[in-house]
Amino acid sequence: MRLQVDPASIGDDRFRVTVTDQAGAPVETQRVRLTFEMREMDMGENQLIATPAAQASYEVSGAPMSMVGEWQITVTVRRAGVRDVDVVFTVPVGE
Ligand SMILES: [Cu+2]
Repeated sequence: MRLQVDPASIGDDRFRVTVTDQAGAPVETQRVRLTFEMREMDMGENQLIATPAAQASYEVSGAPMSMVGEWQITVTVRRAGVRDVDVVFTVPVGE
């Protein structure tokens, strides 16, 4: 799983998640959710749901990261018939 954050600033960002299997083939998903938390302090959680954008990739735009610093983004992928998979990313966020 891959996460791209553009431009990784406070304010509007675009998030793209690419979900492929080990061979690089697209994985069929039911839901791709992003959960945002600041690592250094308890600011609560924000969530966004990404929608299909291109083959194997899901996108969503928003402003869930409201402070400069290191954010933890947990991407949760739901597929039919198996447990949800969480992958945690750490993203430095600037102004
Ligand atoms: Cu903070």
